[in-house]
Amino acid sequence: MRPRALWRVINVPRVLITGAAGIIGGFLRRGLPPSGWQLRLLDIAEIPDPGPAEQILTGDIRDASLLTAAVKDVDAVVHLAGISGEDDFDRIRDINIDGTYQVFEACRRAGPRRIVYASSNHAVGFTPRSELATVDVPVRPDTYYGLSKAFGEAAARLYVDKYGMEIACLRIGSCFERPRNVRMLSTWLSPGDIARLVQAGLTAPGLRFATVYGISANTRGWWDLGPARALGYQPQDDAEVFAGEMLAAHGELDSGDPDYRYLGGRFTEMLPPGQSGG
Ligand code: 15L
Repeated sequence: MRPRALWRVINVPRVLITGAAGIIGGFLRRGLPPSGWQLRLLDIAEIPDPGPAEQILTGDIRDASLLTAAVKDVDAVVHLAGISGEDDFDRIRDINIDGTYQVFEACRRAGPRRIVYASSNHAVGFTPRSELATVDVPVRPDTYYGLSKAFGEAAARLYVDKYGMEIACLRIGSCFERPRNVRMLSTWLSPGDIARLVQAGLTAPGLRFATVYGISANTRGWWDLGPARALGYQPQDDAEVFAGEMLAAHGELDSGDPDYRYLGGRFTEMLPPGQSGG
């Protein structure tokens, strides 16, 4: 643990972000402090360019004693840490499933009640395209990765019902600086909007449990943003500003393309490394 001078001095709400060295962690490091949050950042990887008001912790989320220290004196946790795509089941189980259990457990034992959990659209990735995909579609993971996110959502429900925690599960779409393919014209979640969505999850009054899709106000979006708006999320971006250049380069999606047919897109066809013969 590397204590920083300003930590504890300023009397503002504190949030622990696990997996803070990743892409979304970087967006939240930019986006949450203007809403008044002081950040404690945890990652097994080096966190680039720590600021003077950030407290940095280095280590593995499966280390229970590290987590106990990490959740101490924070008001909320944003749990991002984990493998962010398909992998062999053993690794997914160890890092995403066991790691998420450890984070929820640390909060139950000694930490804050409020958690924002980074779930993923891939928990329901085999959902076929429809007019509007609602958040209560059946769980249909498209990968072991998606399966681990379904576990996280179910675990969140357990910790809410049994232990009185307050947890918002965000089924995040494609959270990047800008859309990377035609599917992401529908699924993009901009850097500013992920911060707005997490802020809504951190502060929604009366929250017990919520599962919401996390995308920007995309003209081509087909995932229901109603539950996220009910949390207080007000998206400000729309991937349509990238449509011209994206479609000029790639054209519209064919209706047989998995990126068109399924909520999880190409993840429905992905195999873990150990199964692909590689
Ligand atoms: C995810 O959950 C992944 O972490 C991310 O890398 C993207 O692939 C995203 O979903 C997506 O569906 O585009």
